[in-house]
Amino acid sequence: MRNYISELRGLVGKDVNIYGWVQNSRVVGSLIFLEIRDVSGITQAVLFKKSNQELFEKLKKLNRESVVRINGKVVESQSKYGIEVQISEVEILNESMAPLPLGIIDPVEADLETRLENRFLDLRKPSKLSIFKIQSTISNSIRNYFIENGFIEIHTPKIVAAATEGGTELFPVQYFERKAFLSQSPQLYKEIMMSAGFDKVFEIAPAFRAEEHNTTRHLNEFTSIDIEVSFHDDEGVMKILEDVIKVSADNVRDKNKKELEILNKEPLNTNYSFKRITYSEYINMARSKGFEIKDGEDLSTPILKGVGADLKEFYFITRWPRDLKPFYVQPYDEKYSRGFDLQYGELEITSGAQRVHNPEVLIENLKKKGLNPESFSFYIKAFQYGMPPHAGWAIGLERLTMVLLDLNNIREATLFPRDRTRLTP
Ligand code: AMO
Repeated sequence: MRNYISELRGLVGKDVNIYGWVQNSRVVGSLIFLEIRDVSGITQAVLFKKSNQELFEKLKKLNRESVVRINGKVVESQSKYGIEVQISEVEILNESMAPLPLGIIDPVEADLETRLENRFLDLRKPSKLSIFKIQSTISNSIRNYFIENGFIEIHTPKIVAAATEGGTELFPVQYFERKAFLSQSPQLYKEIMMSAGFDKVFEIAPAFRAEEHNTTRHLNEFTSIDIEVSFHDDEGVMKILEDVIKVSADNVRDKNKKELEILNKEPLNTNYSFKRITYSEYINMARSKGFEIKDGEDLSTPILKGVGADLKEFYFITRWPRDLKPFYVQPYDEKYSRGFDLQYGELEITSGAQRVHNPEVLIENLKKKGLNPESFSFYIKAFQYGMPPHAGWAIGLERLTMVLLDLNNIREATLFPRDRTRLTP
């Protein structure tokens, strides 16, 4: 029988078996104290030399981060844990080598490169584990929201023939005698599912972007949370997005109290209605802050930083110029589109739009963007035989995690980041 460390407080006086890593040991006179860590927490185990001299000597020499099973009795103690395990038996399941390439309990943290190079050790730290326990809450609460609201989960191909978000950011792959790409987004397939009559779909899956820039916000592989919904417009799916963000923030607040405490973070308040700011209003805000920006120009990082500094909350930027949005975005009028972004401060969390559903408009848009409609024939076909009006969006899971936990680098929210220089581990 196995006991998790988090259960021990309720087991005072009982005999337990804990399994975990020895993160530290300390000899004080005729006592040895071991700090044992498992996925649920940390506790102290203690052995009196006179109770088992041979074991005492063995434990004294045991390297940090060795994996053990400890059998013993839980007693109240003066330690910071309030309890400790009085050791009767220790089974060394696997001894760790020494020295460690990365310290787990060092007060000063190693640089990010060293941490990522030794990620399995870095992730043993309760603070890093907490980030991913919280990320699990985020993705699962979003998944549950979709299931409760009648969405169908889909899995679309990740080896594809065509670009969706612009041709320069594609990773080529050799597909037998043909050239293919890693999928940048399930965009085309989730839209085809609307023509297939699936009504509301979602997918949580990797997306690949061959972006050259190595920033604190970009990965070359990220987790995209996508939806597509039939008979909805831009405002309809913005409402869903607002709900989804609030549900995930509420769940983190309610279910991850311990992890937030370990990370020393306050839960993010999302209890307000997310502003809708049009692109035109946004550039006026930028101009009033002294930025020079032409109508129709993309919002640069300095502008998003400048305006976003006053908007430390979630807000939408809507009605983007058509020229700045992909071919599948529905026009609003001659100049503007029904595309939107969800921002938190300067950071973009989501892009979405009501889509074009008329095949002629779609072909015209593809041509305007310099794309060859022939390459998209499998997609256009779905529009020619009864495509309903539809809208959707995609959230970057790592970016949402960054915002909910106020992390300063997207790599902190990624188990094994893929960036311009990193391909292992
Ligand atoms: P977009 O390209 O804006 O839109 O991507 C959607 C969201 O995915 C995240 N994201 C990234 N995260 C980390 N690193 C990257 N390199 C990266 N690129 C994007 C962001 C972004 O907001 N097909 C559309 C979505 C749609 O309209 O449904 C799309 O892919 O959080």
